[in-house]
Amino acid sequence: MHASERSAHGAPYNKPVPRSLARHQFQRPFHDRPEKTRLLPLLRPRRLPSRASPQPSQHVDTQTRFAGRERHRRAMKGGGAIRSGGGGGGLMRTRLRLPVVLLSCSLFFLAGFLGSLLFTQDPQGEEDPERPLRRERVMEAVWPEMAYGESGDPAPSLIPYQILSWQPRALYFPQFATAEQCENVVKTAKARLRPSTLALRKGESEETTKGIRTSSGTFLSAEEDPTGALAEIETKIAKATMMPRSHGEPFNVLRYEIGQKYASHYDAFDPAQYGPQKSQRVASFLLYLTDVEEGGETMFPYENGDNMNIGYDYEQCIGLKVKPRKGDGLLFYSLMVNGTIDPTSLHGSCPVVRGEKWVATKWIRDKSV
Ligand SMILES: O=C(O)CCC(=O)C(=O)O
Repeated sequence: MHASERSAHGAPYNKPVPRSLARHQFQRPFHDRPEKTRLLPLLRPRRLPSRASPQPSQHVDTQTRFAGRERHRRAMKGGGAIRSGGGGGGLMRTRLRLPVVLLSCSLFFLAGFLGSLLFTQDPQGEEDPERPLRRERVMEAVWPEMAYGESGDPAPSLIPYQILSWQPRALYFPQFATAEQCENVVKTAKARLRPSTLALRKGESEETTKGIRTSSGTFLSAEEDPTGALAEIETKIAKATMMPRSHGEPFNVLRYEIGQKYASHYDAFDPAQYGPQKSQRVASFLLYLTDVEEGGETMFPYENGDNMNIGYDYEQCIGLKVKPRKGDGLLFYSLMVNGTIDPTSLHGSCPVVRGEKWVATKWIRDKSV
């Protein structure tokens, strides 16, 4: 058959309209049909005509089916049959509805996903390249309530920390204290500074240990601080370490000026060197009260067991170095879990190169002080 003999929707000219198509003219409107029948065309569009009415003769049915297939073939070739109007066009539209819906959903999903990526970028990280803030999703978490004991807290606390090392066990607490708290401690301690001293081993004297610790400092208990800052900091240290406030020595507030340092040493006292001890230092919490322009890092020369066999002179600034930043805390354990002194807890303060370093050390003991 020549192409010009066909109508726009592909049915041959001069042929009687197939009865199955004509029948559609007299069927009830779509919305009047029972619900089950209304759903069927969506699910099984091709079988509906033969189910909805008595079977016509074999000849007509074959013709209808042939015409349907022909329309389908033309539609697939871009023959323009995907339009409302004839029964064949309706079927095609129905068959294309699902892929179109799926495609639209995928596009919406993709757009939403890309949008959410854009909006969840953390602008904080770009504000200060020196000190990027990493905000965890946990900050937004909502926690369920939990029954708590007499001495417990009514709600969870957020004290962020980073493990700096397992040998020694060292943790860093960013922004542990506020700038105001730090400034108050410095103000309180400033008037009381004296040259720092050392606990002496058998056979040592002030003269023989000169130069090991060149900072100035003072001991300050929380009760001696009229601003209340030390009491707040002490409470937070107790929370972070789960070691009671009563186990802490008074704060040792230190000031290092340019060139001043503390050679590497242990905070725990080895009875073989220092004689019998009533109690032992378990851990040290350092709160940095100022930024330091250059130098003044707290160093751990033996971190991870490094440098233990190089004949280390206790002066060199090597190993893990923690840069002092105002308000940040550093906790490390002097004792291993079994109670013996951790050899990797050796530490000291590198000399300050530029600026001034202020730090408050709290030594925490295994017994109440
Ligand atoms: O100042 C420092 O960074 C270290 C202080 C220290 O080692 C100490 O107080 O025992």
